[in-house]
Amino acid sequence: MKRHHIFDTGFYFYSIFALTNGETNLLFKRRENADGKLCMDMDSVFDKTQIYDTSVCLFECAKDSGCKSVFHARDTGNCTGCAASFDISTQPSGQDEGFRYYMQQRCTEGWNNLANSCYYITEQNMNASQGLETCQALNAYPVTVDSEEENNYLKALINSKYTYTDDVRAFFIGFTDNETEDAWAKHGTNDQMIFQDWGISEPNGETRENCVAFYFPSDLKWVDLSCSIELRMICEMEALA
Ligand SMILES: [Ca+2]
Ligand SMILES: [Ca+2]
Repeated sequence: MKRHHIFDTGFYFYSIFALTNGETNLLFKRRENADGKLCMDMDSVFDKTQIYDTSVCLFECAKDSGCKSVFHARDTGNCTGCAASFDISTQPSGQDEGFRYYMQQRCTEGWNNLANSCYYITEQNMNASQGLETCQALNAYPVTVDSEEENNYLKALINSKYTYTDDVRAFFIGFTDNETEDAWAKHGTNDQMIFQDWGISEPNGETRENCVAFYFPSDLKWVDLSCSIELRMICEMEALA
């Protein structure tokens, strides 16, 4: 578990913790001065005693799909999981000394989280400009792969969901050299490609091939190909922080 940062909303201080439960990357926000009402409307999903480490209390919540917030009473070591995800403007009331943590998924359902980004692979094949529009309609952008870690993550994500067929040959990512041949930039910007993973003898399409994709037949290494070919597009947006 990593403590990210502390910020001040003007009323309360919150600490942010990120915790991974194996499938979902979660954020816990802490209200520093919480009163100790255990759960709203008696909606507790578990009550554990003698838990003196906050990380352990949060992890109990992360493991329990019904748990959306916890109250951790420092002095008694009681860790109570609650079904409600409290709005941070809601003021709990009660007596126990402790801290309340609110859990949030960092990515929308159906999106995949790595670090500070969320990723989505379109359900349909489409040409690159339709892919750009689809990402934008989702408040996202065609994925810009900027590191080996991100590249490896996306390859693993594709391999976990797809196998190579005629319908699933490659996946668009967010680079093009439409503006200037061989000057690869992020779609719709002048931002240059800073990481690359070209397959053998790629890019090779000159002005006929101005879009980039993970290509199944070459172990998902990158190829340049025509922007009018229809493939799934990978979209990216920032994760909730
Ligand atoms: Ca080109
Ligand atoms: Ca090519």
